[in-house]
Amino acid sequence: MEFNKKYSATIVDLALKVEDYLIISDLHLGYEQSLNADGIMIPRFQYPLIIKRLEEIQRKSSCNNIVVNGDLKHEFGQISRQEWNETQEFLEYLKANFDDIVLIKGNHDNFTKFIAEKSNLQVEECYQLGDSLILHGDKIQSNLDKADAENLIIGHEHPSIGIRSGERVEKIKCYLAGEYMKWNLIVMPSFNFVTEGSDILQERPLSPFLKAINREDMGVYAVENFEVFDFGKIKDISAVRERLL
Ligand SMILES: [Mn+2]
Repeated sequence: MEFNKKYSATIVDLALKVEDYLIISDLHLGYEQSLNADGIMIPRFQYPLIIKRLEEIQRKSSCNNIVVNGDLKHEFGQISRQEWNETQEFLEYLKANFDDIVLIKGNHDNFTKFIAEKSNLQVEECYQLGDSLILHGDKIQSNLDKADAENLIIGHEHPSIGIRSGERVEKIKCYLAGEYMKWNLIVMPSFNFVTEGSDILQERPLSPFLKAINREDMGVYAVENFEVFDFGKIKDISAVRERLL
């Protein structure tokens, strides 16, 4: 599904297609092991799901280039064995299946460059594709206003939206599309299957880009198994929710 034309990006499930590149964000490889270390027992299940989903996205989009927009791995500081193995294996997977591979630094990526170097890859602060600047979104670069771009594409936020079904509230991953200063702003969902993310209607924003704007006017595009649902603006969803509660 295409956003409003001005964003020059197409949603292909949990990836964005910009020109002939796929963009994915916030994989947080090694998340399970980090939860285990905190006493939360969860099996390690993400890696095969990530590969399977990415294969399907690549097949549907026919893109041979990819940008990983930050937080490839989860743990801060010391790299755990699971992260090392999975991250290395993932980079080798990308090399076997994509021509150009761009890695962007997220706030969890202190050690990613050492793993990337083993696969002869670099980690960048940001990356420009046509009129879109891709950056993680955990900080606003001081030279951002010099960027010759129309669109900013960020991750970091892991947006999702809570949907009530009977007694339960199910979260669905979503994209947000709005404006930050003179730019169009797209916020991507996480490519991570441990959590759906943080509920945009319930939780405070994390990214300084979202803290700086009125989010109420942002458009919400939820994604579930390759289907995209246009939910309208945050303020309209909030209004409906209020009427129902
Ligand atoms: Mn992040």
